[in-house]
Order: sequence, then C-alpha cells, then structure tokens
Amino acid sequence: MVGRVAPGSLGLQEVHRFPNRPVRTGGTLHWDVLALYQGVLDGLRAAGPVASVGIDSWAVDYGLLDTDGALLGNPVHYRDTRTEGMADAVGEVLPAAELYAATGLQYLPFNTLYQLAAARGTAQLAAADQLLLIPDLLAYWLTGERGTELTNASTTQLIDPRTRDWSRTVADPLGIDLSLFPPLRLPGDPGGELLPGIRAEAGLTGPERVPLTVVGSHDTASAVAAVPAADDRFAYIATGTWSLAGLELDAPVLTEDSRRANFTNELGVDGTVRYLRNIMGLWLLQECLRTWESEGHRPGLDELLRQAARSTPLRSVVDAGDPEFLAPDCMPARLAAACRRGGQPEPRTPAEFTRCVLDSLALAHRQAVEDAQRLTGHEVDTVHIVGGGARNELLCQLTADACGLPVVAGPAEAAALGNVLVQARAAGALRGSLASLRGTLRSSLPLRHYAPTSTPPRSAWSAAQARLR
Ligand code: LRH
Repeated sequence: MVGRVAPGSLGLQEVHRFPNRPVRTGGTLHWDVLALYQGVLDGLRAAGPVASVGIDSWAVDYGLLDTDGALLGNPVHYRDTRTEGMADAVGEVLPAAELYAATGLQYLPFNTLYQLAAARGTAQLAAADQLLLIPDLLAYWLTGERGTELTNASTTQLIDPRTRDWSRTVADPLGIDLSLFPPLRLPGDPGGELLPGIRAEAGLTGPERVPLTVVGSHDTASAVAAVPAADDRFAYIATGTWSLAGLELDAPVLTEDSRRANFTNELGVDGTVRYLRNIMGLWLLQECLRTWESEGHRPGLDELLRQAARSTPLRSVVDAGDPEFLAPDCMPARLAAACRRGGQPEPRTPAEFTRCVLDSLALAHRQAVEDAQRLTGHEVDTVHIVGGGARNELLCQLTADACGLPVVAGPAEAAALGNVLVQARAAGALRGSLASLRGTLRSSLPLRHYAPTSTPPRSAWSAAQARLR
C-alpha cells in the first residue's frame, strides 16, 4: 500500500497484493515467510520511490535466528495445535491470576509465551540466538537492523503494561531468556534503511536512501490508530479475519474481573492501551467458503450476503469467542455441531450459515462493547468498525442493532492507514497527537453511518445472548 500524505489529507493506493498461504509440513502448520518476504519485495518494486517504509502484520508469531543471523526454520502458525495443554503447564509455575496481574493479557492459547513453552526442549530453540516477531523479521531482512517493536511485543505476554517493558516476574520463573529479544523500539522510531542490495532487488535504482520507520507493527495497533474517532467516547471493532473489540485507554485495567472477562491490555501507539477482546471474526465465514469451495461449489459472497440479509434473524447463534473455532477446516460442520449442542436448529444452506456467523459476530461485538464499558467505567456513544469487515454492510448494521448504538464504518484499510500516519508524522509530513492524526483521516476518507434499528428488537438480541450463556 502506498500512502500519499499532505497536511490535512491522506490517500492510500494498493499497488500489490499477494496471498498468505500457510503450509503444513511434518504435522506442523507453518507460515511461508520467504514467500511473504518475496511479496514485500514485489510490492516495493510496484511502489517505486518512497520516502519511508513501515511494516505491520498479525501478532504473536516469530522466527528464530542462529548466531549468524540465519533463520532457523519456518515460523510456526499460531493456529497450529502445538500450544494445546501449555496454559496448564505454565499455570503450574505461574497461576493465571498472577500472570494477568503482571501482563494484563487475555488468555489466548497462542500467546507467544505458550508458544515458547511448547518449543521448550526443541533443538531449534536451543540453537536460537535471537527471536524476531514477524514484522521485525521482515524489517531485519530489509535493513539488517534488529529490534522488537513494542505494540507487537505486548502480545507476547512478556510485557508489563504499566512499565511498558519486559516482565521478569513472568520470564524468570518460566525460564524464558529475555535476551532472545532485540531491544524494544517504539512506533515512530527510526528503523534503519533499506540495504543497497535490497534497493537493487526492489528495482529502486536511484541514489536515494529509503528509511524504514518503526510503526505500530501489530496490525491491530495500527488499525486502532486509524479509528476516525472525533472524541474519546467510542468503542472500536477492528474486523477482518479477527474481530478485535474494545476501548482505547490511557492506563491498563488489571483487575480480577477483567481477567475473568478475558479482556486484554495490549499496548497502542502514543502510550495508549488497547483494552479489547479477541472474537473469531470473519475467519468463521472465510473457512466456510473454503470448505464449500473444496466441495466444488462456491457461492458468490455478494449474493450470499444478500440472501443472509433475508434469512431469519437470530435463528441459531454460536459463541464467536470460543477457541474451538481457532483451527482451520470443516467450519460448517463445527458451526452446525455448536448450534446442535446449544439446542438450536442447525443451519442448512450457505445463506443460513452466513446469517448464523454474522448474527453471532454482532452478538459477540455487543457483549464486548458492554463488558468493556462495565469493566472500565468508560462509557461510549459510538462504535467504530474499521478493517475489511467495514465493507460488510450486513455485519455493520447487525452490530449497530445488537449494540443499540450508531456505527461508523471505515476505513477498511485501517491497519495500512495507521501505519502510514505514524510514518508520515515521523517524517514531519504530519504533526500532532493521535487525535489530530485522526482528524486528518476524517477529513480525507468516506465513512458510512449505520443507525441502530429495532428489527430484530433489542430484546431478541438479549434473548440470544442468554441462550448462549
Ligand atoms: C489480527 C491479529 C490479532 C491477534 C491475531 C494473532 O490480525 O494480529 O490482533 O490476536 O492476529
């Protein structure tokens, strides 16, 4: 994505898009990180001369380097099953309540901490000299410089959100060597410059240096930076493969109630805290589409959404936060089984499955927005939906209906925009606080507004929520 920035205006252009296909070898699900890196180089070539480069990606996953700086094996995908049972193993050393008090991170089976527990005793970890999170790994290959960007580091479950630094309270008893991580870097910091060989490979033949700027390298941190909010009375939902729903705070909430509600305190751009809950997101639908395609029929998404809009509302809902939906494959059968277990009718057609997924997501959005307000005392009067799901009109309307609040949808490319905003400010092209960067977004981008309706009525959403409990 190429951003073009001037005071008060911001534009984004997609110049290259490449697939991210996980590969299973020897029973383990991996990322094809070299293919991703090649995609980055192709993207740089398509972009042409730029003033700065910034990288963000999904969180928690990492590559290990040996003492020569060579990558030790392909990074393992967070949806791999290697972390099964790791929460219990870690819990024997550090009980869940202590872990939460120290890190404020919600329980997700794939937090880097549990991945490192799973990797314990492997030859690869024993041989590792350094650990680089995915965006930091790509940045290292481009610049030769190594660092650990803070917003993404906060998803490892090894950071104390009060000090915004590594937590020895967690690392030491678990035998995790924090020297594996290169020094922390903050969004806006300089991150080196593209190596001459890389410039040549990317077809950037001019003499100009191309700096890499550290951004909120966790995609969700960049996406939240690009929430076009006008004041602080807002909740956000960054929807795409995941729905990340919550609030922006200036201090973490580490209470026991917060832990039980499984809210996380990830770190954001400019000293903020992303107080949110992970919800499975459009992954549920993406995986249904993949299954139907493998069975030889792929209904068009637009038609499917039109049919879903006409399907019976709230006929069957599932808990869209349940880790049982984390792994790939056979999603329609797993959704049907969850409906059956809940004593609800099983969806039969692709349209009914789609409606079940979207109703379930809207319900989970509502629950997260309600819980976040209750747990923090921070009230909201608007819900912002950013990320790819902002294009899904039915999901936006259902979320407005379920929450009983107006929804502002867009931008869909929030992560890329948040990334560009931080680079632009570091380069001096924009100035000011997060609030003023957001003002630039509001004046530059079209946003859609959804008012809550009462079909189905609020009571039907409450009844569906009660059914799930
Ligand atoms: C979204 C995301 C999310 C993480 C998950 C691993 O892309 O970064 O914030 O929890 O991927």
